[in-house]
Amino acid sequence: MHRAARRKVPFPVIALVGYTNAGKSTLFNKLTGAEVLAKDMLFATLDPTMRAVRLPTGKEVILSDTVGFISDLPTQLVAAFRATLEEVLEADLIVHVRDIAHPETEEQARNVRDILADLGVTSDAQVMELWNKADLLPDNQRTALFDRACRQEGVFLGSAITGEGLETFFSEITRQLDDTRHQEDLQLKFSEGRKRAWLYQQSIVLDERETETGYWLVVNWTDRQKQEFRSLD
Ligand SMILES: Nc1nc2c(ncn2[C@@H]2O[C@H](COP(=O)(O)OP(=O)(O)OP(=O)(O)O)[C@@H](O)[C@H]2O)c(=O)[nH]1
Ligand SMILES: [Mg+2]
Repeated sequence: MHRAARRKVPFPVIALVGYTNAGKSTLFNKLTGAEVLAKDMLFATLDPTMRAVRLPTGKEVILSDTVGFISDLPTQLVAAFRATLEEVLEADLIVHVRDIAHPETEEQARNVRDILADLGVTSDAQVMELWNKADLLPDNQRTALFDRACRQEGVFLGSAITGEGLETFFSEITRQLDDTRHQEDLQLKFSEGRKRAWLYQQSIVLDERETETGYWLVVNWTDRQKQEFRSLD
């Protein structure tokens, strides 16, 4: 029910993941506190950790705040987390929030990546890193980390408390979600005319051939469009 309801939603899902205390909920609250969208009514009762928000860029997304990871997570606990973290697997974009001021930040990050891999997040999933708590860094370290973040694709230095660095971060998220398209082959039966019409409506059909049983199509779409397509009956 939950999944089915969400799949109908026409905007992308961003899952915030990270080590405990990294600042996920702070970022979540900063974004959701400012404005509550009407679409929220749908989710509030289903899951309080999922909210429809409008990013500062104007992009509407569903933000999902997940439970923090800890090191040496027992296998049984990983299993228990699985249900909650299904949202992570279904997300269009995963944001790995890191406490970059923590002395063990690298270890924590490795831990989070391992757990994500355990959960089945494949290496082709879109993952961005927000190096959070930049405001706690001494100036020289902040500059060094800023330079490092700039050199790495999908990595941003910022602060969920002061808001510094977040503008760039959200612009990049928006660009990613809007732009990422990939090509795929599809087979449709003659009876699936509605689905075919939807593809044309979206202007994402690159090629089409009629087969004995239906249509063979090549589409170029975003993950969001793919998700929406799958929710069509
Ligand atoms: N100085 C500073 N503190 C921050 C920042 N972001 C979060 N915090 C603080 O870090 C602590 C943990 O923040 P949360 O947002 O609860 O962290 P979380 O990732 O949701 O933690 P879990 O839910 O346990 O996984 C709180 O005391 C926050 O106020 C930041 O950018 N700068
Ligand atoms: Mg939290």
